[in-house]
Amino acid sequence: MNNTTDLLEHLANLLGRNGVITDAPDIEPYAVDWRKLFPGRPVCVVRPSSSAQVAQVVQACRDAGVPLVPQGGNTGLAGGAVPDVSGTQVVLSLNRMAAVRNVDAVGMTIEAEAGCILKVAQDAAAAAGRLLPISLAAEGSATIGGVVAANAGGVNVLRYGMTRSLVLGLEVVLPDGTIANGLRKLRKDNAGYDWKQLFIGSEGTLGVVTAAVLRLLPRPKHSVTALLSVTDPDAALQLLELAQDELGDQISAFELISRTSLQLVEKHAALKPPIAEGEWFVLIEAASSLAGMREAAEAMLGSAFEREIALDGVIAESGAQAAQLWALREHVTESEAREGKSVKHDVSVPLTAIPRFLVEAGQALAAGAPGTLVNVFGHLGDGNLHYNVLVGARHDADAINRIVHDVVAAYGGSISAEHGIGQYRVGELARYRSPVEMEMARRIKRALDPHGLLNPGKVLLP
Ligand code: 2HG
Ligand code: ZN
Repeated sequence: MNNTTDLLEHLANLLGRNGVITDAPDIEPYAVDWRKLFPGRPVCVVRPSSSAQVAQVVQACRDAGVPLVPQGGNTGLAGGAVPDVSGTQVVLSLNRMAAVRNVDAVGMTIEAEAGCILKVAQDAAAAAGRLLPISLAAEGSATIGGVVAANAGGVNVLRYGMTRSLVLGLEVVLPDGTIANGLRKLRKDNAGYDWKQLFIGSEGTLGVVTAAVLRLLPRPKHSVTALLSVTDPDAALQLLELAQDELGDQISAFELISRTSLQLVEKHAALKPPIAEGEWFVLIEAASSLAGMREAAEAMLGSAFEREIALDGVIAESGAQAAQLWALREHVTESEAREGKSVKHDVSVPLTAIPRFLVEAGQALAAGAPGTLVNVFGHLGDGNLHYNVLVGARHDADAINRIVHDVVAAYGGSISAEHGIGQYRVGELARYRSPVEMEMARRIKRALDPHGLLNPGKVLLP
């Protein structure tokens, strides 16, 4: 108790009274994830305003032997950014470090602090005529530090890659409180180990990301958005092949949405697709610096109807209509949450295996967890599906995970394509990754965080 009082006093001296939150109602938003699935009980929340302060906080907690949980926008889906219920962990919020430090239109880079909201960074890039191509439903609250720490995916991955492929430089506070400044803006840097890769996607278990330099791209001037309905996932894959032939490298999103997903969106968000019903829907976006996108999309739709791949389809006539089509996709998660309890799976399997995976997982669930309803949607172009099982109170989440993940494993897939492991999938990772890979991960963790004080219980079992 004394130790805690001393630590709180010390932290308040470092950060000022505003930098340390201890009152229960003020702590609440930091203590639990937005879905309220992982409620925690931190000692306090600290809000440093510079990398130097982050380093001081980490040192103070290390000296006191107190674990730290780094937190960005707290939009994650795997409980990776919230503390446990022990009442012993300190939440380290980066939300006071929110500056875009610079945008370089010629070098095509942006440097931003960890707490900078993704949307703010996107807008700063856009103001300079450039594109920051990380696009996700939570972009209005997710932060650059969180996006990097989670190696976020989103809807543009098939064209631009995961966050990892856009990170040029990082600043990280290590678990011993030292600052590693690698905020370089270089596209080519092969000088020794590329250590920043360790921190991207490590979910705050190896270091605290305090700032990042991200690569920007030319901003496409022309884009086209289309929604099509198809009978089954096989047809959706045929459509992907067709889109690759007709639109080639201009495809920036290729999203699959099931009828169940759209029924949930209609029920909870009052939005309806403007095309005839199909079992499955595909939302396609293509973008280019050159004109002719619409014509290319029309040609693609024409072939899709001619070859009877698509049942119906529409091309957005305006930016507003494109936004309406995207709204259908973007409201799925929220509508699912309103419907009730779900067991989420964020899986990837090789693209051509997707139709078989869906059939087999569906059969396995019908046999092992009757009465559940599957809400499938996701980034088909990347082989990444959100396979979310809506459950009643009597269903056992662990059993449902086992059913779905066993089928994923049988197809050589991943149990986390983009959301990460957090605390939610920590047991699943240990189960599905090989002993060699798990031991390698533990050695890296021990080397950087020998006392296990950074985000304990996330990614790896303690
Ligand atoms: C998305 O693609 C997000 O919209 C959330 O990754 C997925 O709610 C989900 O399961
Ligand atoms: Zn997703």
